[in-house]
Amino acid sequence: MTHEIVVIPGDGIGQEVTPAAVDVLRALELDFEFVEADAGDAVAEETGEPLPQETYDLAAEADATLFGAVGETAADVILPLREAVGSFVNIRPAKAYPGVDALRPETDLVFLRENTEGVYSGHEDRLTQDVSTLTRVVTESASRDLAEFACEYVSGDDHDGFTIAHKANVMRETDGLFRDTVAEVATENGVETDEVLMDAFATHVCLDPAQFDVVVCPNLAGDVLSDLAAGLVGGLGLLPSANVGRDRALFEPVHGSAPDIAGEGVANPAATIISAAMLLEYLGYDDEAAAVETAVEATLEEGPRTPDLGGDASTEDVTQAVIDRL
Ligand code: GGG
Repeated sequence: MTHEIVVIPGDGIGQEVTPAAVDVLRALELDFEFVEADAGDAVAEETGEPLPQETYDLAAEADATLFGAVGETAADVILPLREAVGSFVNIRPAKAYPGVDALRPETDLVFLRENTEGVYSGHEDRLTQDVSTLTRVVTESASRDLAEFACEYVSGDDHDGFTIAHKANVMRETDGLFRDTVAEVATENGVETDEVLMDAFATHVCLDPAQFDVVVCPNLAGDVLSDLAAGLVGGLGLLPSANVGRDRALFEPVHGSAPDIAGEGVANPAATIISAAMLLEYLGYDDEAAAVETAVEATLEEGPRTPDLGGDASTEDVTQAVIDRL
């Protein structure tokens, strides 16, 4: 059966790391049909439309989507694309790799980030010259969807429950509802949880990341805390992610468009290639997913490496090294 994979490189280094990941997928010679689509700042400049309807429709219909990066138009591109695939959870693993200079080499975490609401609700207003507002939306249903996924996630592997990161001591209604719902679903499913205030988590994870395993958190917290964890493992070039829905999913590196290095051909493709490995696993190609991950790990350990990891290799060199190891 042919799988249709929609590929949306987007902006900046997305134009470099996404083709790299597609080259790795092509090297596996699976029955994939790649369909390229546009989105992002450059398309917005050309057409006035950051996310063409055709791109949205393609993602909404595809077996899986591989996304690169977006710059200033993030709210108009990645949030609707997550909606297009019906994603309610963003899975963001953050782990240190052998051979990579990491602040905390013992880090091995997975963030399960709520993916539809919170402060990313889009309800923002400019009331006066002086005052702007944002409505933070938290629903029991979205918190429940996330929690049910988290329960299934920790039961499928060697995890001892999960940690709920929140700020319910200040955002009593919204994070109170989030925390209580997630904890309730965990109890219903016989899953152990502990909880931590998200600001305290930021300190604890820097001092002793090994005390955490799976962390369930609201939308913005998941975005910020996973970037923080990237700093512990060697940088944003290493963090993949999966936006999972009931029938579809979209895979993307956690990093953005990195305009400072875009066009130089030196962006680290590892995060996008590991995102492609997550795509393979999602489609049921477990052996191929493991092979890609092993090839990336060996490349990170033995080189070549891009400048963000202290090397002088290009995106193409690293991609070819991964393909050669496959
Ligand atoms: N590939 C990730 C990307 O382009 N990220 C830009 C960004 O701002 N993302 C916000 C988010 O992940 O919610």
